Amino acid sequence: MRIDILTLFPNMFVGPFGESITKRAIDRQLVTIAIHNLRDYAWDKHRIVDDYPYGGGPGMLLKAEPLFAAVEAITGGEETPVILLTPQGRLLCQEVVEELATHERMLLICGHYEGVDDRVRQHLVSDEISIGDYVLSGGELAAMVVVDAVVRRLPGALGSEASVAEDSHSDGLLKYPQYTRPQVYRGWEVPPVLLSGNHAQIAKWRREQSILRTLRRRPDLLEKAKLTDKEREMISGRGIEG
Ligand code: 4G3
Repeated sequence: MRIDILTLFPNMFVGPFGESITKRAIDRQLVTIAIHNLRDYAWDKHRIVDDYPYGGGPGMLLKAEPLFAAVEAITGGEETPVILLTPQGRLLCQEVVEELATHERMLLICGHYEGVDDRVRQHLVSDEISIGDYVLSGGELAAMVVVDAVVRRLPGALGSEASVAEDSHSDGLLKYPQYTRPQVYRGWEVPPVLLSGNHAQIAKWRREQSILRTLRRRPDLLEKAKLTDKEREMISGRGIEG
């Protein structure tokens, strides 16, 4: 996969992409990440990238010309998903991450100020994504979240591909409780079933814990989760207390 990122703050990406899973994926050439400075595509004397909104109002907008010039130069006219990170975008969830992970290539635009000239959204951008219902000072942190979530889904990026199936949200449920040594810490014991060596019982317990945890914390997720009729029956009797 190739990911291009268009930003006014290229240095922000140095730390996060130089560590952990993303660094390893880059080193193993599972992904190429190219950071581009939007200001390099502003051709006027002062290399201006922002301007006041027509009609008045607070703040500044990113201008259309540098964004079009940059995207056209970076893609070379090739058909590529061009994704704007914006609070107005469709909400990122694991399902959207899986969809993005199927692309061979994508270009992420990090908006700034109060937004971008709407002609960019209408005629340059193919998808708008939000990482949550809050405002950030720029799209950079949102782009890093998207890249991290997508890159860890590329084959070979994780130590063990098996862990993906067990992730929170992989089956629409939250992850079950987990424990490691010691067996007793400050008098708090690990649930005995996990020490039983009975793998069928362990799987059953974990599944039940996932469902109950989701019911209590995120009942909204249960509508879309893949549950058996029997599991639906088990939760239908229970309130969020049960
Ligand atoms: C306004 C993304 C602000 C318009 C970006 C970009 C939050 C998110 C910005 C625009 C952002 C998010 C930059 N804030 N929730 N700020 O994903 O195009």
